Amino acid sequence: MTSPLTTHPMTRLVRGLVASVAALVLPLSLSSFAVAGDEESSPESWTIQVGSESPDQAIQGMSFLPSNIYINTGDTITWEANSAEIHTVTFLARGQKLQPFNPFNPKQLSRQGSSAYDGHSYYNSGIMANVSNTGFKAVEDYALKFTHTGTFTYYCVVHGTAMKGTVHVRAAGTDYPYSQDQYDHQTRKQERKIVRDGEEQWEAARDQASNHQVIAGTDNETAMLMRFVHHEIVVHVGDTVTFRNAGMGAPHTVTFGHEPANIFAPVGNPKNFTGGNLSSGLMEPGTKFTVTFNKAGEFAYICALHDYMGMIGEVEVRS
Ligand SMILES: [Cu+2]
Repeated sequence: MTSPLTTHPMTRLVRGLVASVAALVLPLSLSSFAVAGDEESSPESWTIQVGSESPDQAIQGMSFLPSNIYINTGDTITWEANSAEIHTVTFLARGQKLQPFNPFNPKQLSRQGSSAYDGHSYYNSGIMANVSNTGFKAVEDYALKFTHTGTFTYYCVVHGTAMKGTVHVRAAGTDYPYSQDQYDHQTRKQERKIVRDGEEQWEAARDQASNHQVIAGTDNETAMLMRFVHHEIVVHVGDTVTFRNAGMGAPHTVTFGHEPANIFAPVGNPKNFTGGNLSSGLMEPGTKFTVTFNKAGEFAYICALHDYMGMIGEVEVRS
């Protein structure tokens, strides 16, 4: 390595340029050590936000923020519920495959594992949300102490591979590349981006929607719109309305009348709706539910998954 005293000015200039380009490219520059190396390596506490949302809950973010965190053995991470949409923090056991969300599986719904992560077993936070009306027994936070070095990926079992995070655990005493303040700054930036993405999708949904086509939620796998667009429509007796889940990751339902015990199963005859109970069952992303309205009246409906966030609508049928 060349001594700094003998470095050619041009080399210094190039290095300077490389450093400033790197600082622009990396959201958080590795060169800025905000947390000094701690000689006594006392354990630190860290916080990760689970989900994010707009103030009216219409836009929900499917992210752990920060999604990558660098900590040392002995440190503790607390995940905090940051949205009305439900999520989990789930570390799979070695060799275990991520299963689809099953709202009746207690291993997905409730806390599993101790408060210290062993590096290879199944750990689960249980359902997390920042509100209590989700229909699930939800917790607001989940803490784990990390005692083994390694790179550990975790998922939200509700949203699958679209929502994952990684914990990088290094030996006690290792310098931290980022401080909690730097992570928080990045988190706020990403939260704003998710809301902007959601608003753009909302705008696009308004363009696609008509009196006979309702967008039943949409998402880009990171930002989800939890609204029917348009949430109020007017049609005539004998008309057919198509409800379309325009998203890529999140399921929804279109449910008239009483919410069925199993919201995943279809109820009623959509080819001849005259009031009462009718439900699409689980509408996967990209699917449609078509209803023919054969009676005048005002028919309110909900998304049985997201009604508590305001995902509700009404069809007025005129004679
Ligand atoms: Cu929904």
